[in-house]
Amino acid sequence: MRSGRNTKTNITNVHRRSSVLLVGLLTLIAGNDLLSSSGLAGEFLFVAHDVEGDAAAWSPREVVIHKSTDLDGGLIFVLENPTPRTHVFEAPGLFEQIVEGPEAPIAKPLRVYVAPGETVHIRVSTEHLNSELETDVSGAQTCQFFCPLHGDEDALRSKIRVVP
Ligand SMILES: [Cu+2]
Repeated sequence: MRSGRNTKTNITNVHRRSSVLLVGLLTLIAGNDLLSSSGLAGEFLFVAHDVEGDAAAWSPREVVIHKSTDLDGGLIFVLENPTPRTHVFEAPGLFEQIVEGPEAPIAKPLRVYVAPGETVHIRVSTEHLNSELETDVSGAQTCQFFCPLHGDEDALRSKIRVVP
């Protein structure tokens, strides 16, 4: 009687173990797909943090994107919000590239909501990067990013420099 129950338990365990393996395998495949679809896209991580006085800012405060090396295969921004409040990543002059099914990608001004504890991956339009931002004498372009919900004054704005 007792040994019979044990056998049953063992079978259940084996099933459970193979389900875990299967899920792990699927995750691995999905992860690889994600990697290959983004190719060797330049990836930049931004993290929201709360600032004294109910304000918020995104770090790093300054990011340099090198056109010659960072844009092959696209440009990905990873937006992380470890704070307890929702923050927005807004970068006037930059555009998010949205691909829906087989239709041609559309671009919309970069303004993304990131809920507490969430991480959002977005693809930034490199075409718009070239055409929408003004270029200074050195060939560099600059744009700012901030959270419009929690203050947009200069001190809270971070900067992206796009250099040749
Ligand atoms: Cu905010």
